[in-house]
Amino acid sequence: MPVIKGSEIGFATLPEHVHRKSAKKGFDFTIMVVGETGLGKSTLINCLFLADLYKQRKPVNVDKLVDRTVGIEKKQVDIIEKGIKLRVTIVDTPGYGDSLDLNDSFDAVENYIDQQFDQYFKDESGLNRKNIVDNRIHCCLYFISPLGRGLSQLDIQFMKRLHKKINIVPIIAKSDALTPNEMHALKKKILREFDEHSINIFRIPECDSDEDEQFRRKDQEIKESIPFAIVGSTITIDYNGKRIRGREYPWGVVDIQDEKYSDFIKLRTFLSLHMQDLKDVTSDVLYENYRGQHLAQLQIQQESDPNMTTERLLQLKQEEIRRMQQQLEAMQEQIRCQSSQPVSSAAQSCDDLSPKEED
Ligand SMILES: Nc1nc2c(ncn2[C@@H]2O[C@H](COP(=O)(O)OP(=O)(O)OP(=O)(O)O)[C@@H](O)[C@H]2O)c(=O)[nH]1
Ligand SMILES: [Mg+2]
Repeated sequence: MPVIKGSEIGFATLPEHVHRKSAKKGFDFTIMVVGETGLGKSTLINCLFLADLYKQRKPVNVDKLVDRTVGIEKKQVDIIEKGIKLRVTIVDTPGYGDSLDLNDSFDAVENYIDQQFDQYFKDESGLNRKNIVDNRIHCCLYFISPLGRGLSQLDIQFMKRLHKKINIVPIIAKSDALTPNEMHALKKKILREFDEHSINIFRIPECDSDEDEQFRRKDQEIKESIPFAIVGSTITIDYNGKRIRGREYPWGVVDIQDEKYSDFIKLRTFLSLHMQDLKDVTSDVLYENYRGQHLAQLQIQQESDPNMTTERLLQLKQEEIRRMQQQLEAMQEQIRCQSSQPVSSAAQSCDDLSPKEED
């Protein structure tokens, strides 16, 4: 798993914005990227974390796309800054929107989100409450095509179905395809469509009263740039005596960090400043909503079956024991693997042994 210094990738201020309690325990954050094939999801993730997390991925033949199901892929990076370790998990959804039946795309993503809530619910009611690994999705970067005239039917249906379960952060992909006027008009149109379809995207909370003027201004700028219009690139170019990450065209060079046409820096600042808020909303609003519904369902089942309580309790305990056994086996395997290899290669190959949660 790549380990990156936060200041080197623009996350230097992150430790100032996470709760002291989370910082002490280590900070887990999970981002899901969703959007049609080819909109630049993997490229943006590589730009944000300056790590090529997808180099083993093979391109899919076009004729295979129509009957493709959504695969869920998890990658992790560790970011270390000022003594705080942030573990970012990226959940990618290749194949989203490729199938002829859109419900396939929605079902796969929704099932994954529900499974994480469900696991958290079980862990909360288990013996190991203090050491719960929080795999819930804290932020969904949703990629919108720059070439449509606003949201597509796929975008609208997905968001309406899932906005109560995830924090949606909308992204206009490949914004180098748009002139500034077109970009401005598209942002306005998309915001209007969110209202028309009553879609809740993540709202940045009001600044705390003790924040200074500079912070307020920065935060306001970020609020006004949503949906973030992004240019991504995996290559670096020498340009005007500087080494930049950009895209080279016959008519010129696009620097992904140039705020004139790319909100990349604003997106990165948004993640730094609001990671804790995204986690809080996930925990206090989205998960609570799920939990309430889940408990109500259990109660209905209980009423129709008086033996349910004991059975359910037994089932919960068995699930807990099975999960602990799996963890123990994975830890033993990791220890065995680390003690039999040199340090650097052990870290690499032991990563592959971690239990794959998505299956
Ligand atoms: N013009 C332009 N091209 C981009 C941009 N970002 C990525 N690309 C290119 O678009 C192509 C697809 O990028 P990916 O990052 O693989 O797209 P993806 O959304 O991960 O695609 P899947 O994994 O197949 O769903 C690549 O050739 C990228 O170089 C961008 O901002 N502008
Ligand atoms: Mg990809």
